[in-house]
Amino acid sequence: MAEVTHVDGAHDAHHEHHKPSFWSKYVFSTDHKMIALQYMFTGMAMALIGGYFAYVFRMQLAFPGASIPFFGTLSPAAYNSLVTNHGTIMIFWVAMPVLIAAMGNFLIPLMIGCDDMVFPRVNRLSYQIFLLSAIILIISFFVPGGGFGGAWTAYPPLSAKAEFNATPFGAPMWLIAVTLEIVAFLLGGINFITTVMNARAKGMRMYDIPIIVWMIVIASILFMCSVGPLIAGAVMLLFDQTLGTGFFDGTAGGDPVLWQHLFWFFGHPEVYVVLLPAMGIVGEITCTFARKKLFAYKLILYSTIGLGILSFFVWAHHQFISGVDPRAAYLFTTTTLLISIPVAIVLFAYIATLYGGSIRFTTAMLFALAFTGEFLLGGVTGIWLGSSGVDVYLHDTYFVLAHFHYTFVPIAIIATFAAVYYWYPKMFGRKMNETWGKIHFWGTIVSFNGIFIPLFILGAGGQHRRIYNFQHYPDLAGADMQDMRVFATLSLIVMLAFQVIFIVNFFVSLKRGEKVGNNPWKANTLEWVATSPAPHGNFGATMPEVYRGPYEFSVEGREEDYWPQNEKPSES
Ligand code: HEM
Ligand SMILES: [Cu+2]
Repeated sequence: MAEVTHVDGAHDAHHEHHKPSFWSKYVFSTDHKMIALQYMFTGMAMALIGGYFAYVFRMQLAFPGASIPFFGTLSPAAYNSLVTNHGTIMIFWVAMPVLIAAMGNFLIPLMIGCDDMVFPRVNRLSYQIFLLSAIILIISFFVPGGGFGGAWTAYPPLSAKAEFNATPFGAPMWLIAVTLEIVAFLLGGINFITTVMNARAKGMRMYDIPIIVWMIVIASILFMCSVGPLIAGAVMLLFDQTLGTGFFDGTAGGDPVLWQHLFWFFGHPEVYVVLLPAMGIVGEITCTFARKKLFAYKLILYSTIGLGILSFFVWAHHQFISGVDPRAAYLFTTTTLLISIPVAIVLFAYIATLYGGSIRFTTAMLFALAFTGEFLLGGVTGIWLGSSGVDVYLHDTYFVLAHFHYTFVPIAIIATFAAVYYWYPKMFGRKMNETWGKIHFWGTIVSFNGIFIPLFILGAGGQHRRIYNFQHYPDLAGADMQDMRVFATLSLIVMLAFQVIFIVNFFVSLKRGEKVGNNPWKANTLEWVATSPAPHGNFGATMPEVYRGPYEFSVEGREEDYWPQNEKPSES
């Protein structure tokens, strides 16, 4: 049983006597909420860069060779660099910081009812290393030779030698940036796991922990366990690039496929590292706005743990055409198909939660529902690709690309929006405008499908990934295929335009949004006990105590349809 590790009230007394300066409040803060916001704003800024890159290369694909508004003409080398850095940024500098770092930092102490992370200065260091990594990556776009263009998977031999990739500075800088980013998240993960294990509010038992907190903890453990081989691989690759070693060089006795194993042993669990917090977000929001208890909490929890373990045994499904033994391919097909079971259990538990609920279609809820629906499409197409026979045909086509964007966009974009609309009141004390929120929702979801459904079709038609200009390939140059490329690109422009609504709504609501009390959505978890926004130390003099699980909605015999975790039984 966890003990609250501080004397109630002492924390606040200690902090009352000085007014923090701008620097100590916003830049060098150790408060978990400020670090969360730093991660969130950095992630959102990086999303603008990653989205801009997508705009530029999609314009090239729709209108090959034309001058692109707000960019100019795009060279083949720059195309490669933009695709590579779009993928890298979206995963390492958008999904990771927003879903794990911002959500974990903001929610864990508030939801488990403690005053901060157990290692606040490690937490601050984590963000600073993260920021440094982002700066190094951005500088790498401007060095001689330009930014790395060897794809986010960085397969050697292309990535290993400057004579192949023609980015003598961009390639090692990319590698150093990714490695530092990983260090930042290892530091963050230590904090998350330790805090949840040691600093929970009095009375909070294992099964009283909100599902999102579990998901972030499991994600942090997955990250820690999977990243070691990648770091080892990254060091070897850096030596190949800069010292002339041959770890991945076949002619020097090395093995380029070794990198693929090291990369995907990390890369597949990495997908779950960002998926789990997103599923946690959706679980919380689904319960609150369906006014229903989470269906099968324990089953979800144990399925997630099972999913985490299984995720270490599927990596070679990315390597079916790299010459793996067909018998091994069969094994990896089996594990891949198996892993869809726990994912499906969680999603269907969410759907079951909706059943019979009195659903409130807030903007946050719409995004949560959209996540469940759209992610299913990503998951189902994953089953096809996981079958080695099918993948031999579809490998590295736009079918794969559409598949993983149907997982990553729901994760990094749709679930993130759900979270922002839902927890914004706790972050800033006001609500975002719901009408504009719903316009933003519909514009985003419709255009998202408009981008990627055509790409499924193009991929099934044989369109390969990472190609600068399809007009060079007679089989892919037809007008019907080109029309679909144009449609996808126009849909992207529509999608980007709708994000302006979000950005304006976000910033205008900071000043003009409807002011809210502590618990605007009438939810049960502890973050809604704190004032909105929560002060330094979170709960003031009296820390909350927990008497029940997080999802006691619509309990029979109660007047209210919710039952906060900290409400004393006698009060009811
Ligand atoms: C919603 C707007 C987005 C659009 C229109 C888009 C479009 C694309 C396209 C067309 C490519 C492939 C280009 C090529 O192979 O030549 C690509 C690659 C990629 N995208 Fe996205 N994307 C979007 C958002 C995201 C998000 C949110 C993520 C992840 C969180 C992501 C992750 C990736 C990755 C990992 C690659 C592979 C890069 C590589 O091949 O090295 N994208 N994207
Ligand atoms: Cu995988």
